[in-house]
Amino acid sequence: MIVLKLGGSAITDKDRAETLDGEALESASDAIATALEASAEPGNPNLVIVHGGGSFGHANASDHGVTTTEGSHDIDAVHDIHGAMKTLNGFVLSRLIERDVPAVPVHPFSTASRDQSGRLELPTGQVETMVSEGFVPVLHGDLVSHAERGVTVVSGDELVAELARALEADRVGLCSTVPGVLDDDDVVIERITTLEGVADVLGESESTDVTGGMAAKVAALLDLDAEATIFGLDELEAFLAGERPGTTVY
Ligand code: IP8
Repeated sequence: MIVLKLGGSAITDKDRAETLDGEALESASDAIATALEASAEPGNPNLVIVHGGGSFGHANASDHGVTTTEGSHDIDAVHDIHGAMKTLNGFVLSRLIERDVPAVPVHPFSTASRDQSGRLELPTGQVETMVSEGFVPVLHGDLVSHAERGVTVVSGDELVAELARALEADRVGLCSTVPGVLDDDDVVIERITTLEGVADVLGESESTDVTGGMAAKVAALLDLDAEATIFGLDELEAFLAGERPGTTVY
């Protein structure tokens, strides 16, 4: 079982509102389709995809003052933010389906929630059944209902962490715009075992990112039992073929 996150900045133009990076999304979809065709069991993909927001969702959330902890009860905010993420999800699904990847949508807003302490509750029974029936569920960063705060943002990274645990994933991959986590000299750090060792090189994201950039991603991955890999789009096919390009976080 592989849980794969397609980073929002890898598949959208992060600096232009609600704009897809069409070429990047096509190339990611090609890599996924090729890997599934080449796998030992093409009819049994054993793959769950989660995508982030990039230029969809983050600016909307920021405009409405909604983050993973700051909530809102404004119904327009809910539909604006969730709607942007559903639009992107539709684009991702259509590119995959065009390539015969049996992708199906799962909108976390309709299934997940947070309790008063902010703990995420993500039911995964439907995702498991989809996978065992040969589908590729495609989830996305989204809003979730949050006890006493209305709605808050759930990042794709949180979803990846929850799914990896619940589905006992063998491998977790984060496909990013960079070839891995880079040190001060822009060299890919091969392995990260603690946040302390790399906190100074994990800068904040330069574009609007309400869920915290690379530091939050690495923190979420360090929390997992499974080994996780951060790599660039060019390495997606290699990752899906079983290699460990980029940075391994464990
Ligand atoms: O890009 C963010 O998901 P992420 C989702 O995975 C929203 O952090 C609604 C901003």
